[in-house]
Amino acid sequence: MGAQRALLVTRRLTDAVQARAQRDYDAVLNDADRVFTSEELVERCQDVDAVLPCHSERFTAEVIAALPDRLKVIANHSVGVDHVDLDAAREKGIIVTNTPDVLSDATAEIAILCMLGAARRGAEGNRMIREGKWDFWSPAFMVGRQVTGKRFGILGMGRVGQVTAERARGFGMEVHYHNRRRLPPEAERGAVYHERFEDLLRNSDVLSLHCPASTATRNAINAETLALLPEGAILVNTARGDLVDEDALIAALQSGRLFAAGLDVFRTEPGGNPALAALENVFLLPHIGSATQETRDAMGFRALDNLDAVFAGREPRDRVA
Ligand code: 8YV
Repeated sequence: MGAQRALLVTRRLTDAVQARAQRDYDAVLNDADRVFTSEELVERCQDVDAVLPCHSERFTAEVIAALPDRLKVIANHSVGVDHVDLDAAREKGIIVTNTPDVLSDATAEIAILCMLGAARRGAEGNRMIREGKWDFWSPAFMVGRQVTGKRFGILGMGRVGQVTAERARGFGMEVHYHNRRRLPPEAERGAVYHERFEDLLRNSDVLSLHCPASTATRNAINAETLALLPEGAILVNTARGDLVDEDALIAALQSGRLFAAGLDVFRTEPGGNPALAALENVFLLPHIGSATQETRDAMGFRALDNLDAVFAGREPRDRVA
């Protein structure tokens, strides 16, 4: 069955994943590994039964309307699906899947790296040595914030949020969270639930974002919400750039209202935000939360498992539309 199906793979995946895609499908790979324009995406989807995209390909209502009837599945290589108009896909009868669970550990690691990089002035120290400007040392030099015993606030206590909470507990932090629904005690593991987002903000020495980007969460971090954080708090974002009003964040970082931020995601990707990059108290990474060999393999295999299920007439494990 699989061998006859045509599959468009939009970005370069790990060798093992590409090999399996080529073994089981008539796979069209994007060896140039650049993001297709919407027109190119539509054009390349014309002769395939399925597409395996990343979060970088935007399946808007217009793109979905222009997809051919033979295209049955959008099997995302991502847990986030904010780049796909799910209602439009449902309407057109296209199945959409994602890759939950397998990237939670890797993303939690990056969240902790962002927190520590921000708290301990990682960007500033790194730059100082690289630029040959480390010409002084004293016990009062480069003093940062210790996270031990501090409150680790989580917005969005889903899979990634829960693993990150566990890692934060390893640093002796007290976990607080806000979520649409309160978790059962075995998942909460002593974390303090705040029904109101505002109350989470008031109780977060570090605030880490782990919710999806949606119309409800876009710009959740803005001038008003930043003002509710304790003086000298740290913001960590490994979820989506859309959650943050970057101008408001820059103002809070410049004024010292926030001690620092650790960011793996930006409103503009690739590229980031040059105004944020100019600040010493921002630790930056280029959207690499899930970028480990193990996790990238697992994500690709999970996407292919979902595709295989659809073409075998089974319900895919990770169907989101
Ligand atoms: C990936 C992500 O970098 O899964 C997501 O939602 O943002 C990241 O894990 C990317 O989508 C990989 O394809």
